[in-house]
Amino acid sequence: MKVAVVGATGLVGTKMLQILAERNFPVTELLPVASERSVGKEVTYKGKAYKVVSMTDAIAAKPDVALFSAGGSTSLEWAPKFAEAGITVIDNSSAWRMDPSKKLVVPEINADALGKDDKIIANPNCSTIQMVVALNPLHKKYQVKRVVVSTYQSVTGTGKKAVDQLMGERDKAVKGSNGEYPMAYKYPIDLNVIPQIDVFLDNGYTKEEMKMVLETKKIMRDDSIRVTSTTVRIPVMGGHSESVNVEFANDFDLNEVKELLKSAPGVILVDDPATAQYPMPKDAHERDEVFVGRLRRDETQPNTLNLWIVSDNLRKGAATNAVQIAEYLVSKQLL
Ligand code: A2P
Ligand code: 11C
Repeated sequence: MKVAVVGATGLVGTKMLQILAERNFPVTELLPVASERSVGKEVTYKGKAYKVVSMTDAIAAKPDVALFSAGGSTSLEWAPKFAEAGITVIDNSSAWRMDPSKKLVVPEINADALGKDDKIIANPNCSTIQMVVALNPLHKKYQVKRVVVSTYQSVTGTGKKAVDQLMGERDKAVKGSNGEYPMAYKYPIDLNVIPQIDVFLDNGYTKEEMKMVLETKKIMRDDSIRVTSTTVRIPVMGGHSESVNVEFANDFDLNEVKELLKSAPGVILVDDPATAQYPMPKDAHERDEVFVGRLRRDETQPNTLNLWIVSDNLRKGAATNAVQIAEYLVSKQLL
């Protein structure tokens, strides 16, 4: 396969290159793509240096598939141009997710929706992906009615600038230097918590919160699922965490819930209060699975479960999910 990675110099793009290599995706030719200012710079794939090319040159080279992670406006402008040239785009931005003509795919859940005509395929938001991977097996058995989720999100979700802000603040605090660092957020993030991810919308929710509401219904193919969300940035690097309260239409047995999660694709159950075992970003970091723990019945109302979900947002939340979609397309000969 001829593969383009658009946004190859960014955090997610770099992770895409790493994961394509790790999973031995059948790459016969690699085209790293970034903005005009990066053309000619080098990125590394399987220990070899590759020069960044422009969007136009990438299209001219006619890759079989292009993994995009270069922001929403870049995707809006360029994904249709790639698609028109017959190139299948797997897009990690929010640009196409809620377009009814585009599939929004988490392979463990709804890859079967994909066909040969899907030329722009949307990769969901990271905080949505890890939640639905854990909830879908329970939904199939007990039918999710309503979800209340609060997130604790890694700075890596914002991109390189936010990592530089956190590290810059920390370095300055330790060394007392006056060194400059970029501000990705309006406020300091080190030793702080920011209850805003992405921009505010007219309804008082942030865009990140509404992504969780809307994308969940689309991926799980059930408009009746009600989700309400509070998304929060914390000074963490390894992954996103979520406190989830889920009400089902049908009652559940906690041991059966554990068994369902243990056998669910892409899920690892880490839940042993006696030995203080629960998922944490430091353990999820550089792993592809979604980790679930702190399972307990909500004792304030029937059929309701509390759980804690952690995953590496750059991997399953972004790059791994995109590569898994590409793998599915290859396995079904849809490219
Ligand atoms: P560049 O490094 O040339 O700016 P992150 O989210 O980690 O900041 O990464 C964003 C990625 O998207 C980078 O690889 C960046 O390239 C790329 N990018 C940004 N704008 C464009 C554009 N207009 N065309 C192509 N790639 C872009
Ligand atoms: C964050 N979830 O953690 C965001 C990053 O729609 O793909 C990903 C934004 C998106 O800030």
